[in-house]
Amino acid sequence: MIRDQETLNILLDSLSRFVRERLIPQESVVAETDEIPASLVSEMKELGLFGLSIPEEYGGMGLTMEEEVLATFEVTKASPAFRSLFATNNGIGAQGIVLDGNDEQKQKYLPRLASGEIIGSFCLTEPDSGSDAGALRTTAIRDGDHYVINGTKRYITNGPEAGIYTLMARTAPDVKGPAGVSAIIVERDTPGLSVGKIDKKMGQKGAHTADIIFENCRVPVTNLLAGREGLGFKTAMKVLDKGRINIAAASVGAAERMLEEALKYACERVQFGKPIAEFQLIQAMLADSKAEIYAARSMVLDAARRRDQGLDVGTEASCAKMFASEMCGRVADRAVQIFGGAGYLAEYGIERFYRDVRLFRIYEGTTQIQQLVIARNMIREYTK
Ligand code: COS
Repeated sequence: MIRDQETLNILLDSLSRFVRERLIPQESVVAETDEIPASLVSEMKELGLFGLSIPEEYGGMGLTMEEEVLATFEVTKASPAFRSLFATNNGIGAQGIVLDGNDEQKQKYLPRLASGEIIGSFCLTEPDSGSDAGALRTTAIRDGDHYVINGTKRYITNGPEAGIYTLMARTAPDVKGPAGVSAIIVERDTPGLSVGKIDKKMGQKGAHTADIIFENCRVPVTNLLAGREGLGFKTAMKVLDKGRINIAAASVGAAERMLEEALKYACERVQFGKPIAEFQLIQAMLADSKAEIYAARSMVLDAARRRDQGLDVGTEASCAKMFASEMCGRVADRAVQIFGGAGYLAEYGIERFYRDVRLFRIYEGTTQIQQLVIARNMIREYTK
């Protein structure tokens, strides 16, 4: 749902300018240094990028899902690492509080997340539980007014930067599977919480992940989300429904950027006496990419509009995430192919995108998990 087209256009224009004038020129620096310059982080804060989806009453922009994906299409025309820094505050690192937090928790944390004063992270994955998220082992055992937390979380995006973590932990260790899991807010400076070394990744340099380790970490019971124990897995799944639409949107933005670069190169690069764009085999790659991006963009917008209508979008979010992230991988591959030898060289930047977007098919649920969710929902619908 778009509330006011004119206001939205102003936002989208300013994001587009920010991407073009400030982010794209810094891409290679970020990739080399593995850091986003502090001046850019300040500009992101000024633009309100950390609070796009946080309600206005808590200092955010309160964008609808449709408005948010349109903003994501713009910002993901720059390296995915830039988006990664503010994406958890709009997505998995804040939505647990937005969706299932009480007034006090919202008042306490959302304004600081919206301004970018603190970063929010989402702690679900563990060394032995990734796709099978309901099998997680981290425990949060009640002791008076506190939970005592023990366990290790893995691949935590923005883990090193975060000020708060939405942690999924087992409050009822005797209850196996998702039903024994609760969601709890943990502040960074809680004694017993430590951050592992920053992971060395295939791509997305500048965006950091690490282990988050909890050793007898005491957290007040007032930090429990959703009002009672045992609802944490559902909180996580609801958060991921929204997150998956956003990863799909990010896949579209990145694919559009790669196709723009490939088209430009194909029009400039001359072989056999003419620009390679005039050869039909190159045209096929350009055309397939254009059509697939259009399909993914339409799916993302439809899923977003449905969510704005208050509909259950579990299936549509998974369809969009699966299709758009796989599409983005194909576009990345074709873009490298169109660039030819230059596509394999770091200085042209396209190989960096190729590595960066590989993650879209993995995080917030692999393609195989999206297939499983879609098919399960279809069967449930048919048999009910
Ligand atoms: N919204 C609300 N509730 C949901 C939900 C959703 N989207 N999806 C599942 N639930 C509920 C179910 O209704 C069920 O509740 P009841 O027991 O009351 O019926 C409960 O959660 C457990 O669901 P389910 O039985 O489907 O759990 P499974 O253990 O079979 O796991 C998958 C389901 C595999 C889909 C889940 O573990 C998953 O998404 N894994 C991938 C995790 C992931 O994306 N990790 C990425 C890391 S985070 S960046």
